[in-house]
Amino acid sequence: MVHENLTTLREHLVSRKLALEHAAELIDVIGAISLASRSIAHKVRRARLADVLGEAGGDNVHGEAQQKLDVISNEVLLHCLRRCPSVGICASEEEDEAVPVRPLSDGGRFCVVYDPLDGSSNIDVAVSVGTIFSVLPNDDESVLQRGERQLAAGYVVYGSSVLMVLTLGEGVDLFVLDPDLGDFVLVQQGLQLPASRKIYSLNEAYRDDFPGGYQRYLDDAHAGGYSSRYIGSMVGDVHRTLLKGGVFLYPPTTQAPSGKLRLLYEGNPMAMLVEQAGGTATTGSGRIVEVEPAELHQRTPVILGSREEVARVLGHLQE
Ligand code: AHM
Ligand code: MG
Repeated sequence: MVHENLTTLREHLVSRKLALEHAAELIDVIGAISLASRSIAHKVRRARLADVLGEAGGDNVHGEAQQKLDVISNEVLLHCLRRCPSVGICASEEEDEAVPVRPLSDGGRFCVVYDPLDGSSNIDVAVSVGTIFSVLPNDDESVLQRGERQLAAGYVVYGSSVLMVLTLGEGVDLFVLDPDLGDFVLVQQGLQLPASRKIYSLNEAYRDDFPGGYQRYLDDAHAGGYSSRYIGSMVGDVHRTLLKGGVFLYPPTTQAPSGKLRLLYEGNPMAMLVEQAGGTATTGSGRIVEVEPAELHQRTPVILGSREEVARVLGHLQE
């Protein structure tokens, strides 16, 4: 029997006849990210065998110990994106500064911003990790743009299966890597978040350091028969939230008044996906994608997920 879903990522994007300027070039950029992520998936799976688990010996710009696989994943992405003729600038969690690739005048019309291996502290224990990416226009030769300007956003989960969730601003589609074909195959189109679900996902160990509104929301949830789910890998937690509903939060804490997650390559791409799937993504005081970034590695509080659940959190924040 012919597999019903035998449509590759590229075939699907081409068949969508995207109403976007330079759609073909954008599809090439997604193709480069797809190639890089298939290579990263292979390396993640073999990490223990190839002895590339553990710290690389340096810190990134955030002062966090870089894992060997953070460094390798970053190199793979940069290698694949550099060869893509329409990429103008790359920027990564693992690079201090944005990396110029080619000027706009040479066709570099896109900026690609990414977290090459999110949740990498989970690799040693074989828990889901992922790549998060965002594609922006390169009109002003700067990646410091509001998330509203994103042309595409997505993530790849390296978990029990490898999958890509992608939006080009016209809904959210889900692809799974078929290990036999070596390609991402479409499995679901037009993903929609459930409007509500009694699941919250946050690092509750920091509870006493959260602003009062978050603590009141948690009290409310405890009294209301909620489930708690937290992997500690944003890709894993957001993916579950997209499919099953509920709310994912990374609030401000006393030590980190803007939270931990980064606006450009964690907050914005996830926010675009969630909004495209009918959910809400806010900092607590406005849409994440409306924040004007001042620096590449800027942090933002994140509350995202089912519309009604995010509204419930916001209700407590505004009390
Ligand atoms: P990373 O990009 O250095 O991996 O950090 C981001 C990760 C997210 O995947 C996750 O949501 C968060 O850090 C977990 O942080 P914490 O351990 O404070 O709960
Ligand atoms: Mg990250």
